[in-house]
Formats: sequence, structure tokens, C-alpha cells
Amino acid sequence: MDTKMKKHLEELDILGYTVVEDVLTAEEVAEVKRRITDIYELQKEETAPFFDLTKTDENNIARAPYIYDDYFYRLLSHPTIMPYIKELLGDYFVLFGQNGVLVQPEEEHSMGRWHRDLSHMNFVCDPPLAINMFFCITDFNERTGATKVVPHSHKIGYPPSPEYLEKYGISVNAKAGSAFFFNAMSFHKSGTNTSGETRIGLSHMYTKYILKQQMDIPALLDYKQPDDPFMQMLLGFGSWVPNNVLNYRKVRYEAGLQKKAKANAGNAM
Ligand SMILES: O=C(O)CCC(=O)C(=O)O
Repeated sequence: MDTKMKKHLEELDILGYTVVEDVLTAEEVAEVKRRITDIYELQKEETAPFFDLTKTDENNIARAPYIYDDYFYRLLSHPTIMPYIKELLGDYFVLFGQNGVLVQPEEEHSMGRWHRDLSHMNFVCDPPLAINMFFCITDFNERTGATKVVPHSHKIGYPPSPEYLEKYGISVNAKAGSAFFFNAMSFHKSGTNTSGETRIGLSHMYTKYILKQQMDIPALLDYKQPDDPFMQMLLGFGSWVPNNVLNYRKVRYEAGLQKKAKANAGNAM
């Protein structure tokens, strides 16, 4: 492991968070910004026949963008990020979810309340069960509504008082293009945006495979598992809970076909 990674993992272990700069290029950041905004607009339209998304806690959250656009699918296994997640969670882990979090100027956000990402779990876990990684798509600072984190709070097995959280919570500064990692058991919330511009983060939570995913990802992908064994693992095809016998068998059947195709390719060489 190089010294840079060592330093970040130490911060993440002790403080509960760390920022790795310059992971996405300016072009990638601009692309994500444009695409996530389009997906959020589309999701508002999809929800409109049922209710007004903007009047719910889902306001300004773009859920599972990788289902809508391959650009986001490719970011799930970003080559700079995966080695960190492997160090933290071991070789077998899954994606809990990928979500765009848009914090609008002078607007409250449902993520603006102190929380842990594994809700209702007030216990200490070492090694970690879940790591959140935000791509910062805009600058994160006190003015733009950067995430606020309470340092070391992933190490306590009970929720601190509201007074403690407010007193010791700090805004984590990160430039657009950075990867902001935090232990999912750290108390955190989105900050208040007074910058006049939308603040955008693209969250990716990775967990040990024994935890439930945010959504049934194999179902979202219509039970079509990718060829790549790493992506099969990441998306939960190796650890999901099938919702019926047929779907259980469909995934096993496809896995069998892929195995055969690989064996045949090997024989042909
Ligand atoms: O938007 C933020 O800064 C925090 C988002 C958050 O709390 C979460 O994704 O769990």
C-alpha cells in the first residue's frame, strides 16, 4: 500500500472520514452534474402520477442513477476507489446504493438531520461494516452546504445528544472532483447552502455482503447479471435474497451459461 493511501486510511479509521483529491477530472465532474440533474428531473416526472416528489423527503435526491445511465454504472467500480473499499471491507463487498444528493440554496434537505447511514444501529463495529464515498461534484465547504461530520462518532455505541452533535460537528471541505469517504456509522448531515448555487454529491455506499442493499439491485437489473465476476459480486448477484423460485433459477441459469461460455472460450484457445 502506498503512503498516500495509508494516510487516508488512518484518517478514516481515527476521525471517521477522509478526502482524496483529484479523483474525477473537470470534464467528468461537468458530465455528472449535467446527467444527474437530467435524471432527477426525469424521476420527478415518473413520480408525478402518484405524488409530488418535491413535497417529500425524496426531494432533491436522484436515486440509483446507474439504472438510468451507463455513465453512472461505470462509476460504481471506479479504479481509484475500489482499492480503498477492498482495504476497508475485505475482498467480498456489495454496493448498498448510489444516489445523487442535491442541496439547493436556502432550502432544507431531508439529509440535513443528524444520522448514521445504518439507521437504528447503535453499536460499534471494527472493522467497519459500511463505507460511504461521495464524489464531490461541486465544491464542498461551509458556504455551499458541505457534509457536516462529528469526528470519531463512528466509535461510540450510542447516539450523542443534539447539543454534542451541534457543538462538535464540522464541515468537511473538499474540492469538486474529490472523493470524500466516511464510515457510515459516523454521525453526519448535509450542511446549509448559502452559496446561491446547487451543491451536488454523488454518494456510493459499500457494505459487507451480509447487509441488505438499499434496493433489490438484481431485480432493478431485471436479473441480468453482468459477465464480470467483480460486478456480479458488487451488485449483489452472489448474496441477494431471491424473491421467488423462478428468479432464483434465472440467475443460476445465466451463471451456468456464462461458466460454459468461458470454458468453451478456454478450450478454443
Ligand atoms: O448531502 C450530504 O452532505 C449528506 C448526505 C447524507 O447524509 C447521506 O447520503 O447519508
